Amino acid sequence: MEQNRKELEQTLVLIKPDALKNSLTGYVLSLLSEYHTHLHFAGAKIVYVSRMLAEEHYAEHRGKLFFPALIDYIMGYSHYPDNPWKRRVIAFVYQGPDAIKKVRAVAGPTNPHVAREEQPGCVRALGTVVPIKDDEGNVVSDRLDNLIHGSANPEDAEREIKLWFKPNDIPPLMHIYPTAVSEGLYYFKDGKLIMTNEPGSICLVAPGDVAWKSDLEALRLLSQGKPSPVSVESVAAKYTINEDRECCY
Ligand code: 3AN
Repeated sequence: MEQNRKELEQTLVLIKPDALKNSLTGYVLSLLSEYHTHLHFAGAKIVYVSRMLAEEHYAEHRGKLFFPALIDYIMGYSHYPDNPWKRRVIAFVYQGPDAIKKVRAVAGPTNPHVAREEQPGCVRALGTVVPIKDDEGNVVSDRLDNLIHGSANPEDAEREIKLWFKPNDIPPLMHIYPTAVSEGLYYFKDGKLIMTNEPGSICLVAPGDVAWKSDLEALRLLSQGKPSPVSVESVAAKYTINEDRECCY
């Protein structure tokens, strides 16, 4: 069973806007190929990163000085200020033994300066550090343009994969987290979960849809006004990925 779990380990990989701008996608995918890492693709999608998705993905950094710059970066504003249609990331789920550790090794240290010093040749050694200035022009923090994201540990991997991917974005035999068929009908409008269709609402999950079991449990709790370990934003962010509606930008 332990062996089995290791075989099935999954991790989320994001090719970030700076990697896309520098045409590094092919290079990064080569380094992560099955030939080099023994990992397999379990999911892949091109994503317009909404503010809700960005803020949920980086929730642990909320409140830090570099947070607004980090959100602008992952949303593509920093690298494509004048070309909104180019603002996107490519998200992958990789699966295989030690998937998390292997991707982190290819990526390297978080800070590109440290990456160049300590692990020349890793992906993040090709990144940049951009100073963040306050209104007076003083450097108050840094934006780390480090090209690639890889989940840090199994708990983060589960949270992140469920944030970016629906079960049916991943082949059924590669599902490692429980799924269930929804019995409820859930809509989202103005940042709130609602149970009936209103003008401007978005249907998140309908009866008969297959969803992550943890999302359905969260929606059930939230619809009853109870606290949930999973926020409505983190469920809604996924179900509104690439929705062609202004409220999802
Ligand atoms: P990693 O991406 O290596 O797992 P995390 O999860 O600590 O690192 O941070 C997520 C992202 O937040 C990083 N990729 C980086 O862009 C940004 N970040 C983290 N720590 C800092 C920091 N001290 N200063 C600026 N940006 C940071």
